[in-house]
Amino acid sequence: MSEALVMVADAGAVRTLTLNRPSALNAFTGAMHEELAQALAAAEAAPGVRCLVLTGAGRGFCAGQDLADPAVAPREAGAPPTDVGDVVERFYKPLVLRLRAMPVPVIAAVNGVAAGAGASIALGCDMVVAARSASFIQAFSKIGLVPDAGGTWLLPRLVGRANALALAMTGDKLPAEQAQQMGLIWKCVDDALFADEVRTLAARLAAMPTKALVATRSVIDASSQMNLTDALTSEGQWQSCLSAAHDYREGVAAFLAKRPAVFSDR
Ligand code: T3D
Repeated sequence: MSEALVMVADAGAVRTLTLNRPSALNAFTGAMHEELAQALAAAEAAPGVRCLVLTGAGRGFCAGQDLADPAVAPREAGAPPTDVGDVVERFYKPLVLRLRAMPVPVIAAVNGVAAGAGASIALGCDMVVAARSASFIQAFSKIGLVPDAGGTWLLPRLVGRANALALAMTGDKLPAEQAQQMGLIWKCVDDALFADEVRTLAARLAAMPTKALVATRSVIDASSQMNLTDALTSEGQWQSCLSAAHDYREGVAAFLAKRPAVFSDR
């Protein structure tokens, strides 16, 4: 039997999905997209999963679209052109929207280079932790494309127009440490500490009030389209919803009793 293109491993309430085409730096093929979609659907449906980690096997996180895939390779002059937009619409758009709507927090554990759509996918996760040897490359301009998989939306929001355009136009490699300094990612950690850092963060998020964390993502994402009045209204609506749930009662009771809280809503 051939090896899984997306490996799935559970440790307590943390599920780790590992992109597994290391010989091509985990570049996406249609088959890998399909396995990842199935793995994400399974994680959504598993009540015991309270945090998801996305990472890559080998020395890369993900080099974006597999450019050797006949579905996307440019055709000879005279033949009808390849429609890369169709690949984006069929695979990357649903993937990015799905990650952004996961019912649990999602950590991108960027173990190595993240290029093209691989970078966009990492940056679309809730928190990005990268090994110091990792890097981020907006590789699109080098092959005559615009950033996709959410890149045009994410980059200016994360690092402002000036940095977004410089990264996207040059396609230069941005080392993880600079990515952290620029505010592109949450954290860059020494390679030797990377696995432990990701494990500890994921376990910590898994023990937190999942519903509130996911609502936090929603409110923060929606706030960029709102004025302050609407943001205040939206916060109030979420607080009404969350304060009726178990985790709020448990959080307050635990605080008052000076004991650790046991959260269970999802
Ligand atoms: O359908 C669509 O196109 C729509 C979606 C587009 C979204 C996109 O993601 S467009 C951008 C696609 N990605 C790229 O352009 C990145 C291409 N890769 C690179 O520029 C470099 O590989 C890296 C800078 C990421 C890493 O460089 P390096 O020197 O560390 O490794 P390498 O030797 O280039 O790569 C190692 C192997 O992975 C190599 O295979 P080999 O020679 O050992 O058999 C290389 O061909 C393969 N590989 C790397 N990236 C891809 C890939 N194979 C297919 N597709 C790739 N994207």
